[in-house]
Amino acid sequence: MTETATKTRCGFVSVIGLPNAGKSTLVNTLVGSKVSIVSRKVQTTRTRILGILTQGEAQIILVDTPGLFTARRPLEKAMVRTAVSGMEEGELILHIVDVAKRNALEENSAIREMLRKKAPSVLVLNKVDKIAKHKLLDLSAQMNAAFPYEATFMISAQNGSGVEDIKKYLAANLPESVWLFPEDQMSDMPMRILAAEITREKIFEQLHEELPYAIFVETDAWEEFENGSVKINQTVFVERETQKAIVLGKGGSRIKEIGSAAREELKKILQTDVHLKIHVSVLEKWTERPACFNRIGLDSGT
Ligand SMILES: Nc1nc2c(ncn2[C@@H]2O[C@H](COP(=O)(O)OP(=O)(O)O)[C@@H](O)[C@H]2O)c(=O)[nH]1
Ligand SMILES: [Mg+2]
Repeated sequence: MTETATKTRCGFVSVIGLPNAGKSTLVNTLVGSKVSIVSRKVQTTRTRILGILTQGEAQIILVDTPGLFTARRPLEKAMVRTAVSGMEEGELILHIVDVAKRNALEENSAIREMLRKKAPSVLVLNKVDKIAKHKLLDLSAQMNAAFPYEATFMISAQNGSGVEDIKKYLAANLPESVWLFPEDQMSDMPMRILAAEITREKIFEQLHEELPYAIFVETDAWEEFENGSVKINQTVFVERETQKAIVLGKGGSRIKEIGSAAREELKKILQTDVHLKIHVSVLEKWTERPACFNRIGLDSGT
């Protein structure tokens, strides 16, 4: 008997690497839409985020993870636990390396050690726009001498160069399987959470220093009107009164700017008018209280 139906493929691909390597940028570029927030600051991605794309007969489910780093504080430990369990989900692992980072070979040695007992791993050398070709080729040779990667890609996640090749590779190398998500779904993240993440991204953009790490955002209410517009209420939680004053800014000017940047982005994503109201509230030392971590989708470790 001949098989007439085309075989579909589907599987999970874990995206791992040091903080700031460009993991979230790559996931967004592959999906073609923002599903994971991005920042110059480290430790932006806190939870495991799925980005879903279909390529021909294959559905590729990308697992974006927080960076792998040496964690000290309770929140950091929860982020690293989440990254490690995200890594364990994948049929394939993409190890993202920022080629412009100093000592990239040594800095990634702990990650290579973790990869030894895991799924087949692919090396993705990112930010090729930032270094000279000969340095890139040297790093590629050194990384491949240090670990048996299945394949190597040299890309710029930001401008998209080389990204198509990764798509094709993943599509061809995932196992035969039915698709796990509807064809047009881009993430498993509910809109309320994506909306909270977007506000958090704007806070990262507008506030400097350590402060963004002391923040989490919740969407409290989401109301859709007959004319299609949406009203969203959110709360930004900080750890101390002094931080609240910084987020609010003089006469509320800072939170107003954060709100209007978030609203603009939400309008684009939702393609409708958005009314966004943001409240700022103090939740004492939440970064040290694992019970609070579940609220932001992190593994509290209990
Ligand atoms: N020049 C350059 N910058 C990039 C590239 N990919 C990501 N970035 C920047 O690197 C920073 C960290 O990116 P992000 O995706 O948040 O890294 P993550 O922590 O690994 O998720 C951001 O400022 C990105 O804009 C790239 O290909 N080229
Ligand atoms: Mg990230």
